[in-house]
Amino acid sequence: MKHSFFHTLALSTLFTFAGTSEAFIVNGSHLLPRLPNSPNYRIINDVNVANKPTSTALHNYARCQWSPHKDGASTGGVPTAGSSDYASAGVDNVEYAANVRPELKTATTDDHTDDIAQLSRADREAIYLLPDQSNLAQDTSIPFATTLASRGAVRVNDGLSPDIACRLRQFIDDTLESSLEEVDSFKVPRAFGFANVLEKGNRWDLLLPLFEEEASSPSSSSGVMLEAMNELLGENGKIAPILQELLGDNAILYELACLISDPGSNRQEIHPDILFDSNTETTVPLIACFVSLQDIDASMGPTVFIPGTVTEDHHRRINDEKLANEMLKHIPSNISTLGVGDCALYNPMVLHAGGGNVSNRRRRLFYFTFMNLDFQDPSNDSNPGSINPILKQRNLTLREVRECLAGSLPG
Ligand SMILES: O=C(O)CCC(=O)C(=O)O
Repeated sequence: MKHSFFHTLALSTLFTFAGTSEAFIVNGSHLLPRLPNSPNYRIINDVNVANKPTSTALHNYARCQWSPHKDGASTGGVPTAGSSDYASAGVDNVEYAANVRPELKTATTDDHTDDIAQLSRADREAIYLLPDQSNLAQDTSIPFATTLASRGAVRVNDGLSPDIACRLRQFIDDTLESSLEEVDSFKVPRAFGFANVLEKGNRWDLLLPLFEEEASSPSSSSGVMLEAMNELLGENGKIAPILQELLGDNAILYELACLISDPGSNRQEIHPDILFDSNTETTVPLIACFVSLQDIDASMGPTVFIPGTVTEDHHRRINDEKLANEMLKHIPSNISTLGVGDCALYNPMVLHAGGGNVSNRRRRLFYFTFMNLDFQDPSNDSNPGSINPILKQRNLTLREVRECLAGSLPG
């Protein structure tokens, strides 16, 4: 969702020189895999478990899910987060505490001051946030739209059925494979396959087709995308009424993608997706809806949201590490440990971050973002929004998307 300077270069170069320029794009996550700390690794896949020798696996690294692995043999050798094996597999205790053991916070900060100084800014942020962290919980006593407008984030359970979530998960895993292959082999410009996510190691922001025409290969079926969108935004969808109330039916589809973070992905620094805009103090400019495609527990690096931070002051502080750390020590945050099909909706101006995945499971957040028609499109070359450029050109409104969904239903 957030993009870097490199993306500006990549995008402009791609659009200018098409195929020849692609060799230039070396900042893609799959080209620069980040190896976990552990001595041996093994490919883990939700469906198949394949053992491959480390020396031959670099190219496959980005395509597969890896986990710290002690004995190089069976699934039984995979230490899980929280087990004593986990620490001995080379995962630093402080990082581990920051990710999955909030109760260790006091001991960690008192006993490991030097270690903390060695951490990345993102891991330091996590430690400061820990004391007040709780799960993002659904609260049905207050209308979802009210919570979203006042706090900047809200949880809605069971937005997507487990069956569609499972099929979408498979579609997304297949699309990741094919998009990596197409981009690697220069068949498709990177900007049509991926957005430029923060903390790229083992993490992708995969652009998704809504209709067949945006799918790069004719064989890739996006039918399940329409079914999923229909469950969320169609007649009985739980998400549509919230968007309609806060953004109106003319809201524009601004993003459609899936955030994928594999084992070994690092925590992101806390950030907003778009800059604070004082014109939006009384209105919500955009709403992003994350839909969990599997259960997400604390070890998988759930999103951290810091409610109530859609203000100029919070944005000013997060841009200065000293001010930010002081702020983070005193502000409650929520981690978005979601069940399969559960949704986290947020105002992209609220401060948040993806966590580090210290589990042995892939985390996938399917998402779409709609933008209030009256709000000036915040996309620019360095942050173009995570949407396939062909789909973006269609400028579809929420109403039109819902009409398309109704028309696409069988019978
Ligand atoms: O992975 C997540 O949970 C959030 C990711 C995110 O905020 C981003 O990539 O901008």
